[in-house]
Amino acid sequence: MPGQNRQDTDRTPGYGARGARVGSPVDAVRVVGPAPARVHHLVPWFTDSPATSLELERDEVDAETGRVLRLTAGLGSLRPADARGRLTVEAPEGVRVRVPKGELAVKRGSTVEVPVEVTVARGTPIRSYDIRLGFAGATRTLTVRAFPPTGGPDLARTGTARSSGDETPDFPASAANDGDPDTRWSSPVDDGAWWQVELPRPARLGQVALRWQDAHPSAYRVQVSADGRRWRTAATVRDSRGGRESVRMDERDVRFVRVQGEKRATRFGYSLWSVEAYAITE
Ligand SMILES: [Ca+2]
Repeated sequence: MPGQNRQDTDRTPGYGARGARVGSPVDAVRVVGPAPARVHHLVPWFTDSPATSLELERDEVDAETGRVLRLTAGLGSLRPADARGRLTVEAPEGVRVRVPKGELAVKRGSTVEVPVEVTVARGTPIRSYDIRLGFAGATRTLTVRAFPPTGGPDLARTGTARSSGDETPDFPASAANDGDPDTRWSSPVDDGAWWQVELPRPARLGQVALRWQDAHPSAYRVQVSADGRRWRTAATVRDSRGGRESVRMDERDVRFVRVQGEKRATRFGYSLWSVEAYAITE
C-alpha cells in the first residue's frame, strides 16, 4: 500500500495479527511468537496485485438468439479492505445483459458469486459479440457467439452412418447414431479418420452434438455436403477436451454431415458414443 509503512489488520474478529510492515518486496515471511502452534491461517496481501478481481466461468459462450443464457461472475477482494461497487456492463445493440442492480460489497479476501443473464435478441445478426463487464477497477470481456435456435428430432438418428474405417467390427460407424448410449464407433489409429452420416432429407443444420469416448481428437472439423462429394467446413474445433461437445453452425441444404479428425489427443484413434444433428427452428 504506497504511502503507508504500517497497516493495522486487527479490526476484523478472527484476525489476530497486529500490524505488518509493507512497501518493499520480500521473498519469504516468518511468523514467530510465544505459541506458534496457534497460528491457524496466514493470508498474504500482495500490494503489487490488483485490489479486486472479476472472473467468469467461461470467456466465450454460444447463445441461441431469443433464449436466456445464465452465467456466474465471481467478484473478489484481494486486499485487506472490502471492495464495493456496481457490476457495470457495456453490451452492443441487440445483446441484453442483466446483472444485480445497486452496489455490491465483497468482504476482504473473499469472493462473491453473482448471476449474469445474457439474451441475444431474435433477428440480431449471427456473429460474435463482446460484452465488457467491470467491478471496482477489474474488467473482463465475455465473447458471445450468437446462433439461431435449434430443435426438433435428432436428424442423425434416422440417417445412415459411414466412416473412413472401423477399429474392429465391434465398433461400427452405426454405433454412433443408434440411440444407444452404451455402444460406440471407434476408428483405427489415424489422425485423418472420419465419421459421417447421410441425413434422411436436406436440412438447415444448426447444431451437431457429440459425445466422445476417452479417445478423442484435440482438433477436428465438422463438414457438411449436399451430395456427399463436395464438402465445406461448417465449424473447426481446436483444443477439444472430449466429452460432450456442442458444435454450432448455420448451414443450408445439408444432406451429409462429417466429423473429420485432424489430430488425435491420445495414442488411440477416435471413438464416439453418439452424434446428434439438429435443424434450425426459426
Ligand atoms: Ca451409441
